[in-house]
Amino acid sequence: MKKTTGFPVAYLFLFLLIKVIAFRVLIFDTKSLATIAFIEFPMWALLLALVLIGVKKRTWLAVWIYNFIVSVIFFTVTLYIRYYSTIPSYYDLQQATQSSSVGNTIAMLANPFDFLFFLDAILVAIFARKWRIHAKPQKLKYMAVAAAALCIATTVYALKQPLIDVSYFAKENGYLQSQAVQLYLRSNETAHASSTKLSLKQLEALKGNEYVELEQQKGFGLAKDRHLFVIQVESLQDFVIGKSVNGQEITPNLNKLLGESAYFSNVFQQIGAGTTSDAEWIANTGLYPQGMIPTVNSLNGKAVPSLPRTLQKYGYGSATYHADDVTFWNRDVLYPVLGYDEVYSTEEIPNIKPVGFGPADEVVFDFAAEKLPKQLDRYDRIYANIVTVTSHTPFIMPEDMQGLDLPAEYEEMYVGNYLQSVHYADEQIGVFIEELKDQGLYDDSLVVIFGDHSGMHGSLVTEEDKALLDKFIGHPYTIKDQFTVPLLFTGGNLFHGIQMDRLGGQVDIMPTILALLGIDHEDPMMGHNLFQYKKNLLGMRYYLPGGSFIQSEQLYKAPGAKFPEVLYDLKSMETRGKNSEAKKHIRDTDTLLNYGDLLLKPYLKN
Ligand code: GP9
Ligand code: MN
Repeated sequence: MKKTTGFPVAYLFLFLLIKVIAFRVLIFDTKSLATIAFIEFPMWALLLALVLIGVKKRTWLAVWIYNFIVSVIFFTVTLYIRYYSTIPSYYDLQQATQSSSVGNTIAMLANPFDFLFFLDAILVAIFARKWRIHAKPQKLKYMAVAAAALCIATTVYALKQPLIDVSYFAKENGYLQSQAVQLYLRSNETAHASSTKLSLKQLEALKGNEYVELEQQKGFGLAKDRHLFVIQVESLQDFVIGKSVNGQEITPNLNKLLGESAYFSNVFQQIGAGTTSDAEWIANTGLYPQGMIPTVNSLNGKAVPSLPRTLQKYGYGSATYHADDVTFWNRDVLYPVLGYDEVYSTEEIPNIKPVGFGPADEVVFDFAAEKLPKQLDRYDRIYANIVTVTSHTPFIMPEDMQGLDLPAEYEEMYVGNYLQSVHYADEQIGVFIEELKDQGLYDDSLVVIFGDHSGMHGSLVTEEDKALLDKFIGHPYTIKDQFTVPLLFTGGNLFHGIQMDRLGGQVDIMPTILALLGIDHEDPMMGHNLFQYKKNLLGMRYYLPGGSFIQSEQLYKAPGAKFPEVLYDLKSMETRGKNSEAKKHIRDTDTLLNYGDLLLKPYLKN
């Protein structure tokens, strides 16, 4: 077809401007025209101008490719923030395609209007067949120079701003600027935190405690010489513990175990972008995760002082079990870094009864139970780390695995599916505990059970689900309900139904385990022995805007992409005015997060 009519490039910039406005409104809920005109739009416009100036042949095709890439970015970021409530960085998006289940989740998140981001790509494709691009190169060059000046000024300004929360930063300084700053920080040595080392005394002082020597701490050596079983349960939240629907307990096995456990009911998830793998990292190192990046994506391969390694020194052999491909979340890198003696994934675990990622939990527990006698031959003591996966979003299981008879209102609901899947996980934990008893190991073991992170979050929880959750819990579902995961320490004749509601974090799991086993880790950890210390301070990133904290009396949500800062009373979750204690905790949290980064740094790629 002969192309005769000229097509003013101004329209191309207009399409782009509309798309950028839609993006900002959707992502940040902001219509600030000044930010769009001077910060956000110039970046995207400059790139378009460069395409128009630089590509002499097949200009339409180049423009179309650029438009399409921008559409894909805006579309993906929109879905990502809908699920994770935070802005993704270029490196977060690499994980999105790793698994079919994650793919399904993404498909469930899209709404038809999101596809409007691709409208201009369609229009450009149509015009491209009829018109020639009509542009005055000189004008374009002037425009590019003006846009470049704005881009340089806003990026330089952004580089001088503190990057505490990525979403808030992107809202204030522009999405592309925020990516540029992150890239710069990642490649710049000095960017990772301050170099402030904290002594054990200082660390406890920040949390509000007086340091006590390990040997003098409560619970020290209580489980000395016992085998260790750590069961990390996918998406298990605390609010299901002890609860019933229609006279049926959701977690009857865990509930029964409480009678012979020390149960910490106020423990918060601390994972970042690496979700399950971050929980594995935290529980086995006592360190903070990287936060905005899955920790496993940046590991440099250096051996980290870990739970398996410290236990090794005391004659323990360690094994980890997880029913997924070992390359997911780079576990093929993570596990050698943590130093497990044996690693079992879908390569070894029989592929029977698959649900979601791989074989159902019962297959994994059976497999682990079968391994135990051989390991007992080989090692004095064993540490088995079992990561369940069946209760993973979207929580859909075959009917014969759905053990609860739920009221009609829960049918086909996300909450209903969730309750069914944690009920299933609980059942399999119960079977495994019986197996330990049958093998005569239970009385000689310390068994630790905890949830990796919330299952009920993000836009898959509809208004109807939210109403069901409120009714189920007996009060409006809060971020505290969302972030609290159960943590149980049990084993034969160890505890007699202790329940503690002091604040804990996942970072406290490893120090508490080692204290119970009477073992000193020697290397610094961020957490502490929960039996000893009453007060706590946890720095948050990713699932709460960076700089947020949870402290024994207060929960502070720092300003983020869409919302202003909020301070809550931790017990009642009522909002409070920002008081002097909160201001002190904000400063201490900064110190804590920086110290966390410092401890992490030797194990990360530059
Ligand atoms: C699969 C599983 C993923 O390996 O660990 O869980 P997620 O990180 O999506 O919670
Ligand atoms: Mn998980």
